[in-house]
Amino acid sequence: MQVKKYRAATMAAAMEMVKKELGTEALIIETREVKKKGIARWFSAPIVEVTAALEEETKEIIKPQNVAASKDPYPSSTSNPVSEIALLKEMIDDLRKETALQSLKNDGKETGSIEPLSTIRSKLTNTGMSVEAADSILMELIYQGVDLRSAQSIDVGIRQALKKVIKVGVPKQNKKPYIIFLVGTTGVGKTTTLGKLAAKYHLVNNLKVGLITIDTYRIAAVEQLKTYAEIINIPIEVAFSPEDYAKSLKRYVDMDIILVDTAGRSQNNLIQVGEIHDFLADEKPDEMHLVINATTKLEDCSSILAAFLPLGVTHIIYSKADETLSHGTLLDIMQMSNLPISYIANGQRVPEDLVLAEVDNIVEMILEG
Ligand SMILES: Nc1nc2c(ncn2[C@@H]2O[C@H](COP(=O)(O)OP(=O)(O)O)[C@@H](O)[C@H]2O)c(=O)[nH]1
Ligand SMILES: [Mg+2]
Repeated sequence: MQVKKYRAATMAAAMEMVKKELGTEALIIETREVKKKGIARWFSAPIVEVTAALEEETKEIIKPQNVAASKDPYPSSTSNPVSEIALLKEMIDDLRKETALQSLKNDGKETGSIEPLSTIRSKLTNTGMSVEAADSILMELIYQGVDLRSAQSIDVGIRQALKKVIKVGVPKQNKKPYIIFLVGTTGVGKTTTLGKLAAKYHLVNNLKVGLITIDTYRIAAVEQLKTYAEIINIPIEVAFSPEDYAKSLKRYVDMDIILVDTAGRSQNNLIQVGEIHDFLADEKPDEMHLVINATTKLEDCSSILAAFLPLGVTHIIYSKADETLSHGTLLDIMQMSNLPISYIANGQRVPEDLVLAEVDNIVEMILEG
């Protein structure tokens, strides 16, 4: 009886490996998901493990006399050395992660750390990030074999772990007109940020920019965007319905960029979020940025994401970064949404207070405030 374990990203892929190596006669003894718990899933994909057996006469493995002279060292073997090495690597990897988790549970006692892991964890959670996020970083430190006896190594290790999970950037604008929506809850700075973006695209990048606002609930909201349009000297359209919006898009066919402002919606009011959805029926925007205020509590971040992500959000704009010194929630926002940060708004001045998100800056913000 030959018993083997196969690991792959999906059940289908694992079964395919079984079929390939053991044939269709193989017996499946056990299937299980190798669960990377909470924090471990940050740095690795889930894995399915299939244990299969094959009853057969022992096949003699003919080992060549001179391995160097042979391109295929195990020509008659059913096992594939490459996949076995990969499997071995994976097992070692799992073992290291398991050790890291164990270390975390023991508060790093056996690592010889200069301070208990709980102290490092507290420093991380003081930035505003969740315990789960902090633990993922600690685990990565142990996993990477960072020397926990050196404060400098810990600092470098934390920075590297952060860099690994922070995603930033906006795509290249590959079509004309390129439609960008800004969505988010009330008062987070959507209209202000839209004004900043319009100025950047028109005045700095010299592009033809048209504004559309579908935020028609308050006169003041329309007036605010009109003021920006006048100062920057670009056209603005007010769309009261999806039909109006479609007409505005037609009038803007020659634009390079169309920036669309939306009404601030409460994450608790899904019907209102759904209204934005009606405007997306005909033409999906090329980018949709969800603006999240830096002072938003962690619990609220998750309900905001749950409410807005289904609209097709592509990026996160982190606004009012100037109003707080703790930016650790950014890490949780990135982890929960799996979306890149596009811009950071750090003040009320239009257009100055907007910067393109960069990994190093975000690491600095999270750690230094
Ligand atoms: N401190 C600070 N205030 C901001 C920022 N962005 C916008 N604001 C202010 O927040 C308020 C609401 O902004 P607004 O753009 O109308 O939010 P909207 O309801 O999402 O469109 C205004 O007083 C803005 O000046 C920012 O990055 N930092
Ligand atoms: Mg607004």
